[in-house]
Amino acid sequence: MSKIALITGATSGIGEACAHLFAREGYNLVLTGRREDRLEKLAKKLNTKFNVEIAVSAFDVRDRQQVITSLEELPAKWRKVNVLINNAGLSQGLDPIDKGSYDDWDTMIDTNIKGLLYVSKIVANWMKEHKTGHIVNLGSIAGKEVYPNGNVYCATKSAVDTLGKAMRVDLVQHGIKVTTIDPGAVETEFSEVRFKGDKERAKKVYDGFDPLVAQDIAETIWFVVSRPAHVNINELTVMPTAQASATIIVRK
Ligand code: NDP
Ligand code: 8X3
Repeated sequence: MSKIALITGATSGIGEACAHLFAREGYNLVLTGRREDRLEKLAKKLNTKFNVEIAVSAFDVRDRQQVITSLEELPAKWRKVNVLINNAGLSQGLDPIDKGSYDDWDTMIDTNIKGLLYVSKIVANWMKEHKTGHIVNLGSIAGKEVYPNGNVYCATKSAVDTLGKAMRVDLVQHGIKVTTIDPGAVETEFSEVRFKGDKERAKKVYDGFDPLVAQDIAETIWFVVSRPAHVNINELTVMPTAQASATIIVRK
């Protein structure tokens, strides 16, 4: 029987690239995100191209009850999740701590930390039933270093790193692997979301150097997931060649 990967935030960027790559490798997929139209379109495309089974489950990871209901109502066969990619996440705003928006803070904390926890609890319990599984969390270089005005986003990604360590400690007895991937700059919809639709400002983030693309991170995740059963990669930091740290990027 084919393996199953559940990907959060599959409507764009890294999550969407993972959906393509895992489908290519023969995985059946549970695709989640808020934009159901995008999920349906992607599911159709991948089903046609790779002949894999796909379940679409649209929900907002911030809404605990919606997460529980949406996942628990999936038909039983989809509970045999082998790989959970906790990818849904975002940054909102880039302001100093004294000027930050309460709403932006709530959105980042609720999505990047609480949303990840809601999904993980349910899927970890499914994985426990078949005593195997792999949880891959999307952290960030922002969780390892604090950059000016990054404050709350950096804190949420720091929390993702900590929760990854905690999951490893708590879930090792159930045969569940846990990996945190910490990318540097990846050109996706991320900056457009951070700057609330300001495409010009978003584009400038990637000016003058070759950023990572979503496929680079999907391939890294595939590498991690495809190691032999007795091998786990705890953490991986992946950067564009031109980026040495959160703040040092060499631009032409
Ligand atoms: P994108 O903006 O392209 O994708 C983000 C995904 O998260 C979308 O599919 C979006 O789906 C989903 N998402 C956001 N909020 C919610 C929510 N409340 N409920 C459900 N899904 C949600 O960005 P990336 O692909 O770049 O980001 C993916 C992950 O990688 C994030 O966790 C990000 O923090 C992390 N990351 C990104 C880096 C970068 O430079 N791009 C670097 C390091 C880490 P929808 O809007 O349809 O709900
Ligand atoms: C996204 C990378 O440096 O913009 O997590 O925070 S950064």
